[in-house]
Amino acid sequence: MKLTTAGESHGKMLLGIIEGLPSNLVIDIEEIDRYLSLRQGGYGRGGRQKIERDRVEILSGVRDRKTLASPLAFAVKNRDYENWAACMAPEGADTSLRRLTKVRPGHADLTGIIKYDQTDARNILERASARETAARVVGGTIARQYLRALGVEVSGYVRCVCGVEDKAFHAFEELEGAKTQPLFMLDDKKQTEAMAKIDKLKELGDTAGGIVEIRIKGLKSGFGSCMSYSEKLDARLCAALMSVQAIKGVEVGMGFGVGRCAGSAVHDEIFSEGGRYRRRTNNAGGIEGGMSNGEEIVLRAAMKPIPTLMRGLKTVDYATGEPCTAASERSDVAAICACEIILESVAAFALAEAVSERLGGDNIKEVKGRYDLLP
Ligand code: EPS
Repeated sequence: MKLTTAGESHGKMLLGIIEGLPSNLVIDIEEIDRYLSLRQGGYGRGGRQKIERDRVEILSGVRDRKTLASPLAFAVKNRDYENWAACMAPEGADTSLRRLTKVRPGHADLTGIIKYDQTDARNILERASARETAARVVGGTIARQYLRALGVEVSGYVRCVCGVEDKAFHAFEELEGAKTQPLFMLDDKKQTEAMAKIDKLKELGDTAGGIVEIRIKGLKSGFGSCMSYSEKLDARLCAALMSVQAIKGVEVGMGFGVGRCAGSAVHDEIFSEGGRYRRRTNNAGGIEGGMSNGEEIVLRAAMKPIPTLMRGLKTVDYATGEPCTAASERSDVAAICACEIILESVAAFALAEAVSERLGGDNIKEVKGRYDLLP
């Protein structure tokens, strides 16, 4: 299974093509739109999301709501394009409009200009922008529907916003409730504190990042590999999380904590319960030796604060070489809820890729039949 995305942030639309889906998978378009709209929301989002109303249009690969096993192509239109056509149109545009040379620290602007031999960071940021992640949410929701056909569910919540952290453990069944909350947090007190922090940062023209936890429930053991480094499930899932704009750190299970504790406090002891092997702790985050071990998969990712600060950081104008304040027209103060949805989506897609490689199968009945035969 493979997803290719295309599209600029202020271009006509975002596009994606998924190859490798089996036939007869029922595609729930309303669910895709629900995740697209969840990705747009959350406390701290800025002006752009008042313009966009993301909806998927499936262009090929699905007939009467079922996959055909042919490439599934889809589009998500950018409503903002009509405000940008004059400077973005492929058919001819005035590229002197909306030039950006006051490169933003933390964004792709400067390195991208140099690498791609440009003089305008617009040619870089349009693709580096997190707008691209709408296409990954579409792909991820389709992957979620594939996994659900096997009894595997993906969920998550926001654990931390700019230092305000919920350190409690939450059962998988509680997690979906987070999506009805303004910051996708499960601790009301922490959430109120985090919202106040976002308000304060907004006043100061500053931005916030955070930490998201993603959990995967119901996956049988044995997905991934201890034989080939490139097929290790933890490596693949972490690469997927790290591929999301603004992610600077990822953890599995106890994560960085394993380096601070003795082995007896880290490794999950094994018990036999009702003929099944179980662990009573899950510090490994459901993955041992690069393979799923049948426990819940637990992943965490840290999102850096948005690099467009309304107060502007010190930088250099690429056009003049003179010191200046970095560009800012409009920005989100926090996009941690969007990040949570995106991370669930990319984790679902990476897992669906690994599952489909192991199981193969041309139609979903065949895939499920093979999955059910596994111990
Ligand atoms: C982004 C800048 C903002 C965000 C955008 C990501 O867009 P604009 O420059 O149009 O105000 O809103 O995210 C999205 C558009 C989105 O849909 O998530 C950036 O520079 O990365």
